[in-house]
Amino acid sequence: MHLASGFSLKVGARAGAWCASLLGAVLASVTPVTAQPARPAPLLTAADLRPSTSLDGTWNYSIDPYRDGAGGTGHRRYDDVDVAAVTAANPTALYEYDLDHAPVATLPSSWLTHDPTMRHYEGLVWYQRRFAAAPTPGARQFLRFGAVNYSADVYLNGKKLGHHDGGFTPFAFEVTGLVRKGDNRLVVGADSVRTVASVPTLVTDWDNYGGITRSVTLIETPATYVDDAWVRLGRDGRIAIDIRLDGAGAAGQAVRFAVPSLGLKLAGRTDGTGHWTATIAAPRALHRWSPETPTLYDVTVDAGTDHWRDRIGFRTIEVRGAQILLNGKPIFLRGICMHEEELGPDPTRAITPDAARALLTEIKTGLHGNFVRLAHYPHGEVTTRMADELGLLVWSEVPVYWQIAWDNPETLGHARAMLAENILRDRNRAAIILWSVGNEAPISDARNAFLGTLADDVRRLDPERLVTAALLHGRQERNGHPLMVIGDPLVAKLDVMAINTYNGWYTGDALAEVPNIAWQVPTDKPLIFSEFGADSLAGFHDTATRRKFSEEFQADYYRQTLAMVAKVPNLVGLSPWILKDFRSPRRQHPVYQQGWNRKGLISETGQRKLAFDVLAAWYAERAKAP
Ligand code: GCB
Repeated sequence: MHLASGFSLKVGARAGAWCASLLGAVLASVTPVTAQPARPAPLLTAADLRPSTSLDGTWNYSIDPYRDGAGGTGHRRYDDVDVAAVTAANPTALYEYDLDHAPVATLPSSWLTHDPTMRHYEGLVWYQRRFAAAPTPGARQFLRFGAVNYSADVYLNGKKLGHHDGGFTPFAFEVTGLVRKGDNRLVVGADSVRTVASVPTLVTDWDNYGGITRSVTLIETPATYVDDAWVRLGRDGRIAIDIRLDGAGAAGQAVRFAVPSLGLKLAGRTDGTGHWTATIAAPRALHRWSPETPTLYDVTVDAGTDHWRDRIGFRTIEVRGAQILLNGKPIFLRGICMHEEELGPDPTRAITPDAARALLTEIKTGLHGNFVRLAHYPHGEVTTRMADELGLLVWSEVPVYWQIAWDNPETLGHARAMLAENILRDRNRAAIILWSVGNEAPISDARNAFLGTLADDVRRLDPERLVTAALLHGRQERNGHPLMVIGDPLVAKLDVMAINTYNGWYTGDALAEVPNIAWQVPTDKPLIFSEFGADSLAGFHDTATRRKFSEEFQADYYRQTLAMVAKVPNLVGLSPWILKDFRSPRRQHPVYQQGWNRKGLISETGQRKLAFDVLAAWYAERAKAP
């Protein structure tokens, strides 16, 4: 790994300024892979709105640093065994674990906060939850996990259900016939360790919150059920519907679609594969979703005895020349980035609706924003639903971050699976307008091909939204002033260019010089500054020298960068780095950082820094512009 620091990453990118003539040559090496991305099965779209038994709450856990809990009797944590009863009945029996009596944690939550000794634990942790069930005869049951970071092996009543890689997307296993009437034992081996083949790989600039970080549910459906339903307003003004049933009765099944409050009803029948697609003119009474009017409708699909529902907003998003059009009108994205980390002194990535509301309200109301970049991985559905409800446009991203194993087909497989899981989970969220395929990945043929494949996947899975990626820029001099050059061949694959830029923070540029920085923008496409920012420790003031890490420096940095922004061609949005200070093991300055990346406009506990008001005032003004 050459990414010893973000600084070396950025300077490296700068030194490698690409010349325009190279662009064509590199472009030719972007070879698309044509196979379809894997489709998760079961998918259970809008699972969070289905009637279910929540398995959130208390779980027992047991660490396993040597990973022998998957080994022999006496160690095997997932065996369906009452250790206390067996050892009481048989004095010669030997068990070196007893999950029924192991320490207890409340999930969802990362184990980093289970107890102080777990703070820096990386490895395997076994979790067990006993639960009572009463499966309906003839029905189907599924166990669904919102996310387990990084990988999960799941066992029910001693039987392995499967494995999942990737810490930020949902997965489900069918447990029909395996879930017992009465007591059940669910065991999850959650492993936070990533390899060079993982996505992301070993080094990131955020904490690796290992564990079961999103809700676990037991869902019951009829024998044939709606596994996927995708409902959206097309650019042609028609509502398009895609339904997929699963089960013995999926083919040739009658299906009814409705938006009751609009009086909209449509009936049809699935084809031989259980698939039904239809379009219908959007009724005149339809209120389009927008940040100003985030109208959501109850939408239902009935198929056989299954009843599926979701809350859906209808809007269009498209690019015309260098503009982004929301509902046909140009929009400027007044945004900010955010990690999945709740406010508070010791976050554990437990995002409740209240936690999501608190963060997003700071953006919407505090900053006068209309946009959030959910960095650098898919955030939970709690957050994307809250964005729908509050009216914040969303950039959604997969953790293809910095340097990963571009040449490794397994790594590409992981990334494509995550992208598909993310898009298929959230295609019904009006708030989401941009799917990002990666962040700050240094240019190489292998990287171009990898990201190009992901961009193609987005277009297959969701041609209605825009594709982007957060890119680096090159640097030259022109007329004695710095010139930033966008020369990434991936731009050809994107609808919207996005650039992370840190002049004045990671470079030695005087802040007074920042407004003089010019930008060379290669094509007639919209551009977003997906990151810029500077650290400051809340409460640390230095009005005399305004040095780095002071609130004054950060506020000046914002003032000068915003002065530059006004002159950048094609710029249609900003998502500075970042709303809140967040944990990062790479940030160990003992006075200013203490394990936190301090580029937040608010501290970890929500204290607003001076720069918050600078951006809020700029956005308030920008909101008035046509
Ligand atoms: C970046 C990365 C982000 C880092 C940030 C920083 O460019 O995309 O993940 O946290 O810079 O603070 O250096």
